[in-house]
Amino acid sequence: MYMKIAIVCYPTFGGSGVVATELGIALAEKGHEIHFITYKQPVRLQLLHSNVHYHEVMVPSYPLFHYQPYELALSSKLVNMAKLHEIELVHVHYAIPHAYAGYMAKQMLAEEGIFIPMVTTLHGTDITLVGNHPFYKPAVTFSINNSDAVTSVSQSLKDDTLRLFDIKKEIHVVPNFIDTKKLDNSFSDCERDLIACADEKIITHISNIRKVKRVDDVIEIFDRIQQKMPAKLVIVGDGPEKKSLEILCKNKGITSKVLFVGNSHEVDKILCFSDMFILPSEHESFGLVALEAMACGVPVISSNAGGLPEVNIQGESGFLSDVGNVDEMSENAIKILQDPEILLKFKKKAKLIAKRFETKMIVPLYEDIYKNALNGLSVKKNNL
Ligand code: GMT
Repeated sequence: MYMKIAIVCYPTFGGSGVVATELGIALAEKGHEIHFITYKQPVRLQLLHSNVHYHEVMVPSYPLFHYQPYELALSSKLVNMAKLHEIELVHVHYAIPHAYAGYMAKQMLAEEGIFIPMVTTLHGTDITLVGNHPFYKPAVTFSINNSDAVTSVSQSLKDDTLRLFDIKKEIHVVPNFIDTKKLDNSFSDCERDLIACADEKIITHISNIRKVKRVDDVIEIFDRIQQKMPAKLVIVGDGPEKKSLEILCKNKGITSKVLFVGNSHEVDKILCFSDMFILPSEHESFGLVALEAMACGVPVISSNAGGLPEVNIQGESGFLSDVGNVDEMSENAIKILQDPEILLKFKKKAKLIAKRFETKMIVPLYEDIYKNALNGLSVKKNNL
Protein backbone atom coordinates (compact mmCIF):
# COMPACT_ATOMS: atom_id res chain seq x y z
CA MET A 1 0.00 0.00 0.00
CA TYR A 2 1.64 3.23 -1.14
CA MET A 3 1.08 6.28 1.01
CA LYS A 4 1.13 10.04 0.38
CA ILE A 5 3.31 11.42 3.15
CA ALA A 6 4.26 14.98 4.09
CA ILE A 7 7.67 15.26 5.79
CA VAL A 8 8.36 18.38 7.84
CA CYS A 9 11.98 18.96 8.81
CA TYR A 10 14.83 21.45 9.10
CA PRO A 11 16.52 21.76 5.72
CA THR A 12 19.99 22.38 7.17
CA PHE A 13 23.13 20.26 7.63
CA GLY A 14 21.96 19.05 11.08
CA GLY A 15 21.34 15.35 11.65
CA SER A 16 17.56 15.61 11.98
CA GLY A 17 17.25 17.19 8.54
CA VAL A 18 19.61 14.63 7.05
CA VAL A 19 17.66 11.71 8.53
CA ALA A 20 14.31 13.18 7.39
CA THR A 21 15.62 13.71 3.87
CA GLU A 22 17.21 10.28 3.56
CA LEU A 23 14.01 8.72 4.92
CA GLY A 24 11.89 10.61 2.37
CA ILE A 25 14.17 9.53 -0.47
CA ALA A 26 14.17 5.89 0.69
CA LEU A 27 10.36 5.90 0.99
CA ALA A 28 10.02 7.49 -2.45
CA GLU A 29 12.28 4.79 -3.90
CA LYS A 30 9.86 2.23 -2.43
CA GLY A 31 6.96 3.89 -4.28
CA HIS A 32 5.47 6.23 -1.66
CA GLU A 33 4.67 9.82 -2.67
CA ILE A 34 6.75 12.18 -0.51
CA HIS A 35 6.13 15.88 0.05
CA PHE A 36 8.89 17.77 1.87
CA ILE A 37 7.53 20.88 3.56
CA THR A 38 10.13 23.28 4.93
CA TYR A 39 11.55 26.78 4.45
CA LYS A 40 14.43 25.84 2.13
CA GLN A 41 15.29 22.90 -0.08
CA PRO A 42 16.86 20.28 2.25
CA VAL A 43 20.65 20.08 1.72
CA ARG A 44 20.65 16.36 0.97
CA LEU A 45 17.82 16.73 -1.56
CA GLN A 46 20.09 17.60 -4.46
CA LEU A 47 18.93 15.18 -7.08
CA LEU A 48 15.64 14.88 -8.83
CA HIS A 49 13.73 11.87 -7.59
CA SER A 50 10.47 10.52 -8.88
CA ASN A 51 7.78 10.61 -6.17
CA VAL A 52 9.51 13.47 -4.34
CA HIS A 53 7.94 16.93 -4.10
CA TYR A 54 9.17 19.98 -2.26
CA HIS A 55 6.93 22.79 -1.01
CA GLU A 56 8.56 25.88 0.41
CA VAL A 57 7.13 27.60 3.47
CA MET A 58 7.25 31.37 2.96
CA VAL A 59 6.95 33.78 5.85
CA PRO A 60 6.13 37.27 4.56
CA SER A 61 7.72 39.90 6.75
CA TYR A 62 5.58 42.61 8.27
CA PRO A 63 6.91 45.56 10.30
CA LEU A 64 4.63 44.77 13.25
CA PHE A 65 6.20 41.34 13.74
CA HIS A 66 9.22 41.33 16.00
CA TYR A 67 9.33 37.53 15.40
CA GLN A 68 8.14 36.04 12.12
CA PRO A 69 5.24 33.59 12.73
CA TYR A 70 6.81 30.49 11.11
CA GLU A 71 4.48 28.02 12.85
CA LEU A 72 1.48 29.83 11.40
CA ALA A 73 2.89 29.75 7.88
CA LEU A 74 3.95 26.10 8.25
CA SER A 75 0.57 24.92 9.53
CA SER A 76 -1.23 26.83 6.76
CA LYS A 77 1.11 25.33 4.15
CA LEU A 78 0.44 21.87 5.57
CA VAL A 79 -3.31 22.40 5.33
CA ASN A 80 -3.09 23.67 1.75
CA MET A 81 -0.74 20.91 0.59
CA ALA A 82 -2.70 18.18 2.38
CA LYS A 83 -5.83 19.27 0.53
CA LEU A 84 -4.14 19.79 -2.85
CA HIS A 85 -2.19 16.51 -2.86
CA GLU A 86 -4.56 14.41 -0.73
CA ILE A 87 -1.83 13.76 1.79
CA GLU A 88 -2.62 10.86 4.12
CA LEU A 89 -0.06 11.32 6.88
CA VAL A 90 2.32 13.96 8.25
CA HIS A 91 5.70 12.99 9.68
CA VAL A 92 7.37 15.81 11.59
CA HIS A 93 11.06 15.65 12.50
CA TYR A 94 12.21 17.64 15.54
CA ALA A 95 9.42 18.55 17.93
CA ILE A 96 10.00 22.31 17.95
CA PRO A 97 8.02 23.88 16.38
CA HIS A 98 7.09 21.18 13.89
CA ALA A 99 4.90 19.00 16.12
CA TYR A 100 3.10 22.10 17.35
CA ALA A 101 2.43 23.35 13.79
CA GLY A 102 1.50 19.81 12.69
CA TYR A 103 -1.07 19.54 15.46
CA MET A 104 -2.66 22.86 14.43
CA ALA A 105 -2.78 21.72 10.79
CA LYS A 106 -4.42 18.47 11.85
CA GLN A 107 -7.09 20.34 13.79
CA MET A 108 -7.79 22.74 10.92
CA LEU A 109 -8.14 19.84 8.51
CA ALA A 110 -10.42 17.97 10.94
CA GLU A 111 -12.78 20.98 10.89
CA GLU A 112 -13.19 20.29 7.18
CA GLY A 113 -13.71 16.57 7.67
CA ILE A 114 -10.17 15.61 6.62
CA PHE A 115 -8.42 13.38 9.15
CA ILE A 116 -4.69 12.77 8.86
CA PRO A 117 -2.44 11.30 11.55
CA MET A 118 0.78 12.96 12.68
CA VAL A 119 3.95 11.03 13.51
CA THR A 120 6.55 12.95 15.54
CA THR A 121 10.21 11.94 15.60
CA LEU A 122 12.26 13.29 18.50
CA HIS A 123 15.88 13.91 17.54
CA GLY A 124 17.75 15.12 20.59
CA THR A 125 18.19 18.78 21.34
CA ASP A 126 14.43 19.27 20.90
CA ILE A 127 14.23 17.27 24.16
CA THR A 128 17.56 17.52 25.97
CA LEU A 129 18.44 21.17 25.38
CA VAL A 130 15.72 23.37 23.92
CA GLY A 131 12.37 21.65 24.51
CA ASN A 132 13.09 21.17 28.15
CA HIS A 133 13.28 24.92 28.78
CA PRO A 134 10.28 26.15 30.82
CA PHE A 135 9.46 28.64 28.03
CA TYR A 136 8.75 25.76 25.64
CA LYS A 137 8.02 22.75 27.84
CA PRO A 138 4.18 22.94 28.05
CA ALA A 139 3.87 23.31 24.26
CA VAL A 140 6.38 20.50 23.59
CA THR A 141 4.66 18.15 26.08
CA PHE A 142 1.28 18.95 24.53
CA SER A 143 2.42 18.34 20.97
CA ILE A 144 4.16 15.06 21.81
CA ASN A 145 1.09 13.80 23.69
CA ASN A 146 -1.17 14.80 20.83
CA SER A 147 0.85 13.07 18.12
CA ASP A 148 -0.68 9.88 16.76
CA ALA A 149 2.68 8.13 17.04
CA VAL A 150 5.98 9.21 18.58
CA THR A 151 9.43 7.87 17.75
CA SER A 152 12.85 8.60 19.17
CA VAL A 153 16.19 7.91 17.52
CA SER A 154 17.65 6.01 20.49
CA GLN A 155 16.66 4.27 23.70
CA SER A 156 18.63 6.91 25.58
CA LEU A 157 16.53 9.71 24.05
CA LYS A 158 13.35 7.80 24.91
CA ASP A 159 14.52 7.52 28.53
CA ASP A 160 15.41 11.23 28.61
CA THR A 161 12.01 12.18 27.17
CA LEU A 162 10.14 10.10 29.75
CA ARG A 163 12.31 11.54 32.55
CA LEU A 164 12.01 15.18 31.49
CA PHE A 165 8.39 15.37 30.27
CA ASP A 166 5.03 14.05 31.41
CA ILE A 167 4.47 11.79 28.40
CA LYS A 168 1.30 9.75 28.01
CA LYS A 169 2.13 8.27 24.61
CA GLU A 170 4.16 5.21 23.80
CA ILE A 171 7.54 6.14 22.33
CA HIS A 172 8.89 3.78 19.65
CA VAL A 173 12.67 3.64 19.30
CA VAL A 174 13.62 3.78 15.61
CA PRO A 175 17.36 4.26 15.22
CA ASN A 176 18.90 6.41 12.53
CA PHE A 177 20.15 4.57 9.48
CA ILE A 178 22.61 4.59 6.63
CA ASP A 179 22.74 3.11 3.16
CA THR A 180 26.14 1.39 3.23
CA LYS A 181 25.74 0.11 -0.35
CA LYS A 182 25.37 3.66 -1.72
CA LEU A 183 28.51 4.62 0.22
CA ASP A 184 30.49 1.66 -1.10
CA ASN A 185 29.62 2.64 -4.66
CA SER A 186 30.29 6.35 -4.33
CA PHE A 187 34.11 6.40 -4.62
CA SER A 188 36.75 4.17 -6.03
CA ASP A 189 39.61 6.36 -4.89
CA CYS A 190 40.06 8.11 -1.53
CA GLU A 191 42.08 11.16 -2.44
CA ARG A 192 44.13 11.38 0.78
CA ASP A 193 46.80 13.51 -0.84
CA LEU A 194 44.29 16.37 -1.13
CA ILE A 195 44.67 16.82 2.61
CA ALA A 196 47.79 15.15 3.94
CA CYS A 197 51.17 13.61 3.13
CA ALA A 198 51.40 9.83 2.86
CA ASP A 199 52.82 9.41 6.38
CA GLU A 200 50.24 11.65 8.08
CA LYS A 201 47.18 10.27 9.88
CA ILE A 202 43.93 12.12 9.14
CA ILE A 203 41.65 12.82 12.09
CA THR A 204 38.16 14.19 11.41
CA HIS A 205 35.40 15.91 13.34
CA ILE A 206 32.03 16.96 11.90
CA SER A 207 29.47 19.09 13.73
CA ASN A 208 27.67 22.40 13.90
CA ILE A 209 30.53 23.63 16.14
CA ARG A 210 28.36 24.54 19.12
CA LYS A 211 29.39 24.30 22.78
CA VAL A 212 27.50 21.00 23.21
CA LYS A 213 29.92 19.33 20.73
CA ARG A 214 33.01 20.16 22.86
CA VAL A 215 35.18 20.77 19.82
CA ASP A 216 37.88 22.22 22.10
CA ASP A 217 38.27 18.64 23.39
CA VAL A 218 38.76 17.52 19.77
CA ILE A 219 41.61 20.06 19.42
CA GLU A 220 43.14 18.93 22.73
CA ILE A 221 43.01 15.25 21.73
CA PHE A 222 44.43 16.05 18.30
CA ASP A 223 47.24 18.09 19.85
CA ARG A 224 48.31 15.05 21.87
CA ILE A 225 48.05 12.75 18.84
CA GLN A 226 50.20 15.03 16.67
CA GLN A 227 52.90 15.08 19.37
CA LYS A 228 53.24 11.30 18.88
CA MET A 229 52.89 10.98 15.08
CA PRO A 230 52.49 13.11 11.94
CA ALA A 231 48.80 14.00 11.66
CA LYS A 232 46.24 16.44 10.26
CA LEU A 233 42.87 17.41 11.72
CA VAL A 234 39.91 18.16 9.43
CA ILE A 235 37.00 20.02 11.02
CA VAL A 236 33.84 19.97 8.92
CA GLY A 237 30.90 22.27 9.69
CA ASP A 238 30.33 25.76 10.89
CA GLY A 239 29.05 27.34 14.07
CA PRO A 240 29.44 29.85 16.87
CA GLU A 241 32.56 28.30 18.47
CA LYS A 242 34.68 28.32 15.31
CA LYS A 243 36.47 31.63 16.00
CA SER A 244 37.59 30.60 19.50
CA LEU A 245 38.77 27.24 18.16
CA GLU A 246 40.93 28.97 15.57
CA ILE A 247 42.50 30.98 18.41
CA LEU A 248 43.01 27.79 20.45
CA CYS A 249 44.83 26.18 17.50
CA LYS A 250 47.00 29.30 17.13
CA ASN A 251 47.89 29.28 20.84
CA LYS A 252 48.84 25.62 20.61
CA GLY A 253 50.96 26.27 17.49
CA ILE A 254 49.04 23.74 15.41
CA THR A 255 47.24 26.07 12.97
CA SER A 256 49.01 24.59 9.94
CA LYS A 257 47.85 21.09 10.91
CA VAL A 258 44.15 21.93 11.35
CA LEU A 259 41.86 22.47 8.37
CA PHE A 260 38.49 24.12 8.91
CA VAL A 261 36.62 23.21 5.73
CA GLY A 262 33.17 24.63 6.62
CA ASN A 263 29.90 22.96 5.68
CA SER A 264 30.45 20.32 3.06
CA HIS A 265 28.47 18.29 0.57
CA GLU A 266 31.45 15.92 0.42
CA VAL A 267 31.25 14.35 3.87
CA ASP A 268 31.56 10.84 2.40
CA LYS A 269 34.67 11.85 0.48
CA ILE A 270 36.29 13.32 3.60
CA LEU A 271 35.41 10.25 5.69
CA CYS A 272 36.75 8.01 2.94
CA PHE A 273 40.31 9.22 3.65
CA SER A 274 39.94 9.64 7.44
CA ASP A 275 41.75 7.37 9.89
CA MET A 276 39.80 8.40 12.98
CA PHE A 277 36.63 10.29 13.89
CA ILE A 278 36.33 12.21 17.18
CA LEU A 279 32.98 13.08 18.79
CA PRO A 280 33.38 14.08 22.46
CA SER A 281 29.88 15.69 22.80
CA GLU A 282 28.25 16.71 26.05
CA HIS A 283 24.88 15.48 24.70
CA GLU A 284 24.28 13.28 21.68
CA SER A 285 20.99 11.48 21.27
CA PHE A 286 22.40 9.22 18.55
CA GLY A 287 25.40 10.68 16.73
CA LEU A 288 24.53 10.21 13.07
CA VAL A 289 27.96 11.49 12.05
CA ALA A 290 29.59 8.72 14.11
CA LEU A 291 27.50 6.18 12.20
CA GLU A 292 28.45 7.80 8.88
CA ALA A 293 32.11 7.60 9.90
CA MET A 294 31.79 3.94 10.90
CA ALA A 295 30.03 3.10 7.64
CA CYS A 296 33.09 4.54 5.85
CA GLY A 297 35.34 2.31 7.97
CA VAL A 298 36.51 5.04 10.33
CA PRO A 299 36.96 4.13 14.04
CA VAL A 300 35.29 6.52 16.49
CA ILE A 301 36.65 8.04 19.69
CA SER A 302 33.62 9.49 21.45
CA SER A 303 32.13 10.41 24.77
CA ASN A 304 29.62 8.00 26.28
CA ALA A 305 26.87 10.66 26.32
CA GLY A 306 23.26 9.85 25.44
CA GLY A 307 22.79 7.37 22.62
CA LEU A 308 26.45 7.13 21.58
CA PRO A 309 26.96 3.75 23.33
CA GLU A 310 24.10 2.40 21.17
CA VAL A 311 26.10 3.25 18.04
CA ASN A 312 29.82 3.22 18.85
CA ILE A 313 30.64 -0.11 20.47
CA GLN A 314 33.36 -0.03 23.13
CA GLY A 315 36.57 -1.74 22.02
CA GLU A 316 35.04 -2.73 18.67
CA SER A 317 34.20 0.27 16.48
CA GLY A 318 36.22 2.58 18.72
CA PHE A 319 36.31 3.69 22.33
CA LEU A 320 34.01 5.70 24.60
CA SER A 321 34.96 7.77 27.66
CA ASP A 322 33.21 10.01 30.15
CA VAL A 323 32.48 13.51 28.85
CA GLY A 324 35.61 15.66 29.24
CA ASN A 325 38.02 12.77 29.87
CA VAL A 326 40.47 13.93 27.19
CA ASP A 327 43.34 11.99 28.79
CA GLU A 328 41.63 8.67 28.17
CA MET A 329 40.28 9.71 24.75
CA SER A 330 43.80 10.72 23.63
CA GLU A 331 45.37 7.49 24.96
CA ASN A 332 42.75 5.38 23.16
CA ALA A 333 43.15 7.35 19.93
CA ILE A 334 46.95 6.92 20.00
CA LYS A 335 46.58 3.21 20.86
CA ILE A 336 44.53 2.65 17.69
CA LEU A 337 46.49 4.93 15.37
CA GLN A 338 49.97 3.78 16.38
CA ASP A 339 49.58 0.19 15.26
CA PRO A 340 48.52 -0.42 11.61
CA GLU A 341 47.16 -3.86 12.49
CA ILE A 342 44.99 -2.52 15.31
CA LEU A 343 43.83 0.35 13.10
CA LEU A 344 42.81 -2.08 10.36
CA LYS A 345 40.95 -4.26 12.87
CA PHE A 346 38.95 -1.26 14.16
CA LYS A 347 38.25 0.00 10.63
CA LYS A 348 36.80 -3.36 9.60
CA LYS A 349 34.74 -3.72 12.77
CA ALA A 350 33.40 -0.16 12.50
CA LYS A 351 32.13 -0.90 9.00
CA LEU A 352 30.55 -4.16 10.13
CA ILE A 353 28.76 -2.58 13.09
CA ALA A 354 27.40 0.21 10.84
CA LYS A 355 25.57 -2.49 8.86
CA ARG A 356 23.27 -2.99 11.87
CA PHE A 357 21.74 0.36 10.89
CA GLU A 358 21.16 -0.43 7.22
CA THR A 359 18.45 1.74 5.58
CA LYS A 360 16.55 -1.25 4.25
CA MET A 361 16.15 -2.65 7.79
CA ILE A 362 15.07 0.59 9.48
CA VAL A 363 12.74 2.20 6.91
CA PRO A 364 10.14 -0.64 7.21
CA LEU A 365 9.90 0.19 10.93
CA TYR A 366 8.67 3.68 9.98
CA GLU A 367 6.29 2.19 7.39
CA ASP A 368 4.76 -0.03 10.10
CA ILE A 369 4.34 2.96 12.38
CA TYR A 370 2.61 4.88 9.56
CA LYS A 371 0.26 1.95 8.86
CA ASN A 372 -0.65 1.63 12.54
CA ALA A 373 -1.23 5.39 12.82
CA LEU A 374 -3.52 5.29 9.76
CA ASN A 375 -5.39 2.25 11.12
CA GLY A 376 -5.71 3.84 14.56
CA LEU A 377 -7.18 6.94 12.99
CA SER A 378 -9.74 5.05 10.92
CA VAL A 379 -10.81 3.17 14.09
CA LYS A 380 -11.26 6.56 15.82
CA LYS A 381 -13.24 7.93 12.83
CA ASN A 382 -15.55 4.87 12.78
CA ASN A 383 -16.26 5.36 16.47
CA LEU A 384 -17.26 9.01 16.03
O1 GMT B 1 23.64 17.51 16.71
C1 GMT B 1 23.00 18.53 16.53
O2 GMT B 1 23.11 19.51 17.20
C2 GMT B 1 21.99 18.56 15.40
C3 GMT B 1 20.78 17.77 15.80
C4 GMT B 1 19.68 17.96 14.81
O3 GMT B 1 18.57 18.09 15.27
O4 GMT B 1 19.86 17.99 13.61
O5 GMT B 1 21.17 16.41 15.90
C5 GMT B 1 20.37 15.57 16.69
O6 GMT B 1 19.70 14.69 15.81
C6 GMT B 1 20.56 13.79 15.09
C7 GMT B 1 19.71 12.98 14.15
O7 GMT B 1 18.78 12.19 14.82
C8 GMT B 1 21.34 12.92 16.08
O8 GMT B 1 22.19 12.05 15.39
C9 GMT B 1 22.17 13.83 16.99
O9 GMT B 1 22.81 13.03 17.96
C10 GMT B 1 21.26 14.83 17.69
N1 GMT B 1 22.10 15.80 18.41
C11 GMT B 1 22.12 15.88 19.75
O10 GMT B 1 21.45 15.17 20.48
C12 GMT B 1 23.04 16.92 20.32
